[in-house]
Amino acid sequence: MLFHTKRPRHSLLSCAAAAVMSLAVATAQAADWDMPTPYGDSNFHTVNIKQFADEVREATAGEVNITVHSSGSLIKHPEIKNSVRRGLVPIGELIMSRLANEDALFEVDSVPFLASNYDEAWDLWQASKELLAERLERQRLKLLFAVPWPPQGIYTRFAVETGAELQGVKMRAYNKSSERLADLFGAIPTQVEVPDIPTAFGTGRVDAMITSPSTGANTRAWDYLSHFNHAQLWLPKNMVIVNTRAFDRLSDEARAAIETAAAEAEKRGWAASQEETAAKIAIMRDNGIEVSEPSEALLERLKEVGNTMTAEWLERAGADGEALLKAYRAE
Ligand code: PCA
Repeated sequence: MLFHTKRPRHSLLSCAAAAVMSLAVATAQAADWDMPTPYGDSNFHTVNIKQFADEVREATAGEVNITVHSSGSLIKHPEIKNSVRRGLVPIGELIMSRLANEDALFEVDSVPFLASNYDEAWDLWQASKELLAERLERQRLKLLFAVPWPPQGIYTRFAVETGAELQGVKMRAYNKSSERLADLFGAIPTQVEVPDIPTAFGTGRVDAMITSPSTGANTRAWDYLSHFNHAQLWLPKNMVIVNTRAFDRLSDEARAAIETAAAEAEKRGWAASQEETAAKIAIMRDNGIEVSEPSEALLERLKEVGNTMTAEWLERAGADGEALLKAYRAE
C-alpha cells in the first residue's frame, strides 16, 4: 500500500532530480578561466593570447570564458607553472626555458646558435614538441601551443666590439642560458622580470641586458640604454599550458574548439614574431638606439661561448637531449 502510493512520487522526483542534474552538468561545464602571463598588454604574445581567448569564447558560445591577466598581475612568473599544475588557475603562459631547473630539455630553445633563425627554430620546435608535451603530461599539464620571441641580442650603454667590454657589467637575465652567457663573458647576471626592467635600470641594479628587439622596444630601452647588438643568439619560446583536469571537465566540443584556436594562435604567433623583429628594430633606431650586427671578433667569441654552452646542455640533457638533437638535425 505504502509502496504503491510512493511509486508515482518516486518517479516524479527522479524526473525532477534528473532535470536538476542536467542543469548542474551544464553549469559545471561553463568555465570562467583566469589566465596569467608575465608579459605586458602591448606585447605581441599577449595580443595573441587575448585573440586566442576571444576565439575560444566565440567558438564555445561562452562555455569557456578566458580572462588574460598580464604583467604578472595575478600570478608572478616563477609561480605560473605550479599554479596551473595545482589548479589554482586552469591555464597560463610562461617562457618554456623557465623550467630548465626541472629538466634541461625545456631550455633547448635557448642554447646559443643551436637555432638562431625562424626556420631553424621551427624545426627545433617540431623535433622537441612531443618530448616536451610528454614531460608536461606527467604533471597533468597539457601543452597547447608555443610561440618564439624574436632573436635575442645584447643591449648596452657602449659599443660591444669584442665582448671583452662586458667584463664586470651588471647584466639583466631572464633564464638559465642568459645567466650563463653573462657568466662566460665575465658579466654579473641578475634575474629581472620584464615588468621590472625599467626600475632595475633606473635604480642601477643592472646596466645591460639580453633580450629581443620586442622587449627592448616594449620597455623603452632608449630611456636607459644606447646600443643594441642584433646577435641573434636564440629564439626562446613562450608556451600556453592547461591543467588537464580542468580541460577534461569540458565538453568534447569545447575541447575541440580550444585545440583549433590553439593551432591558429600558434600559426599567428610565429608570423607576428617574425614581423615584430624588423618593426621593433626600426622603432629602436627611430628612438636613437644604435643598432649593429656582431663584429667578426664578437661573433667568434659568441660562437666559443655557444659551443661551451651546447656541451654543458648536452651533459645535463643526457640521452634524451642527444636524441632530440639528432631528430632536429634530421629535420
Ligand atoms: N623577452 C622576454 C623573454 C625573451 C624576450 O625577448 C624577456 O626579456 O624576459
